[in-house]
Amino acid sequence: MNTSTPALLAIGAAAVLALSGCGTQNTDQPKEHGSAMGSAEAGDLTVEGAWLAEPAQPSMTAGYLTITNSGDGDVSLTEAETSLSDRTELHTVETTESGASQMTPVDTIPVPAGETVELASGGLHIMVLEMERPPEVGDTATITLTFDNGETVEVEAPVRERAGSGGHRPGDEQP
Ligand SMILES: [Cu+2]
Repeated sequence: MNTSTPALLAIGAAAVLALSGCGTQNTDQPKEHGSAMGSAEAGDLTVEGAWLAEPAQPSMTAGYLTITNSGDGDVSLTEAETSLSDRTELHTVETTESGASQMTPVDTIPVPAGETVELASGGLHIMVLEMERPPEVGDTATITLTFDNGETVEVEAPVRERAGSGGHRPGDEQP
């Protein structure tokens, strides 16, 4: 009886190692923060569906979300910050005369009273620049939005693959 215990333990340890070895390469391993897209609200402003794209280049990526203004007054998004770097810009995508898609910085993103504005692949987005360490799919970062009415909304945004999450639109920009 006693002599069999070490052997069983050894088998058990090997099985655990094998399982955890698989888990590190498996996308369905448990995630601490979950992978649901982030939402938050402050005052009359609701932010939903926040996510960050898996970086196409190591130092930059883009964030997407929707902002709903249920109040009576127009507001504008004036600044976005993330926990990924110290430099963030608000961008849109314009089509040039030659038909090419081109990212252009914008000073503000207006969110008129009673309306919802979508920041989505191929259009308005939060441009994250000068990242020192690129985030990986499954990571979560904080996006902080500042509006001209003084409201600040902080939302947790998961990092997701571009394909399958926002890839239904043509003209995906290359950040
Ligand atoms: Cu951009």
